[in-house]
Amino acid sequence: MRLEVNGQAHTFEEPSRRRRFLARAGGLGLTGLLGASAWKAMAASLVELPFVNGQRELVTNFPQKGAVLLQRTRPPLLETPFEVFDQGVFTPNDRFYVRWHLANIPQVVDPVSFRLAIRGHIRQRISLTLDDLVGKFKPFEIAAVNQCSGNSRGFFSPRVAGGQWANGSMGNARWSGVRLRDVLDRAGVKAGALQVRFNGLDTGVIPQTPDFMKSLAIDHARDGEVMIAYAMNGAPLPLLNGFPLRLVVPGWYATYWVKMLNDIEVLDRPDDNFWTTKAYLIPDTPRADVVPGQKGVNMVPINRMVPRSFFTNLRDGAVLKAGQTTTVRGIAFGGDTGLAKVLFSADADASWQEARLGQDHGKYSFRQWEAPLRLASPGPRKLMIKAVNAAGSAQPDKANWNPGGFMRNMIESVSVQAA
Ligand SMILES: Nc1nc2c(c(=O)[nH]1)N[C@H]1C(S)=C(S)[C@@H](COP(=O)(O)O)O[C@H]1N2
Ligand SMILES: [Mo]
Repeated sequence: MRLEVNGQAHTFEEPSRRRRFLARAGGLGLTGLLGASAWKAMAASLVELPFVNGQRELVTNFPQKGAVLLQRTRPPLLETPFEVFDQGVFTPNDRFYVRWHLANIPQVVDPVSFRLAIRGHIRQRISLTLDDLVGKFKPFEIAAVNQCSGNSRGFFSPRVAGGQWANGSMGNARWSGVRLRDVLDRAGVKAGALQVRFNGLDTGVIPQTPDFMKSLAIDHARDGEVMIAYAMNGAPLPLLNGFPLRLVVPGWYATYWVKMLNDIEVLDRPDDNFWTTKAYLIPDTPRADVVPGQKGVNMVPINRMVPRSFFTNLRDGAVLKAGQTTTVRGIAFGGDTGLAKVLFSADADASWQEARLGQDHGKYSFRQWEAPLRLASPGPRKLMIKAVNAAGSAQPDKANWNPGGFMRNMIESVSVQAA
């Protein structure tokens, strides 16, 4: 099958050939591509993330993935090594982080027999092929950051349970596909529709495990930005990032970006499924911030992202030549809206200057920032970076805390030496 993305044709291999490819690339067998033993035989280098129990192996044996940090094999949790973010504002597909909740993930999806169902509170149930989506709907494209709600959870103090990510469970891509609104309109949403629920092909190992599903309010689903993507960065989605289709919810945390999307159900009642009502809840407080142990807090579903910025060409412990000017750079994003500015401090919060911003790829994208730095005399220095978004929301100087380890966005700093 052929799929055109930005005028570039991609040919999908036949399922049997594809299976062979995956077998070569990932050690796929009866034990499963994502089975526990495959990576152990690999000679892997170790990376130390900057928190207790932060040792990770840099592995290359997951299908369609280059060097990524292994946190867990089944279901896979793979983190993007942070230096990747210094190489450009779009995160390459083969370095893009991976997160799944359930261990039964199809190891191959046949793009020819694959169907996306739209059903529920609509006039007409429809079933779409990939060819239908590519050929019968207006193409839509957007650059957007996909960030796990728990990105940076490993830095929480006190520590909390959940995936122990450093800052690499995020990535930015150009997503191509179709607007969800156009697909819903084709099915004809009936009056009284309240929410839209999304389900993918993955399931739990035991039937008691609740299937992973997420829902959006009908107006959000129809806002013309939420989309069904069949490509990222001009190529079909890697299997582990949701081949052949995933939901893209610009500005919202990645938990809503349902992968291997094959079922869309329009609901005339609130979704009561586990993943919507019990998981991914945050305290309904400013910055989802509570005191450890705090009781009686109202909990709400996680939703919009908040601004963040990072250094990408400097790390803690870097030594800089005193008296010389270097360029400090990094990436920033505004969360659910664009960036207004990025501020850089070379003197531990005493003064701030506006960083120069790189090309604007749209309000949901990473944007590069850079600033000149000259440290006149030898000694330790604390450098800080702070994003302010178009809604006036600025990164705070104190860390937030909540039991889920969600929505960290405090100002980042690096400690360097001038010598
Ligand atoms: N079908 C399915 N979609 C899913 C998930 C999942 O477990 N199953 N996890 C969600 C969460 S919590 C995250 S952080 C993102 C991760 O996207 P990625 O693996 O493409 O980076 O996928 C989301 N979509
Ligand atoms: Mo996530």
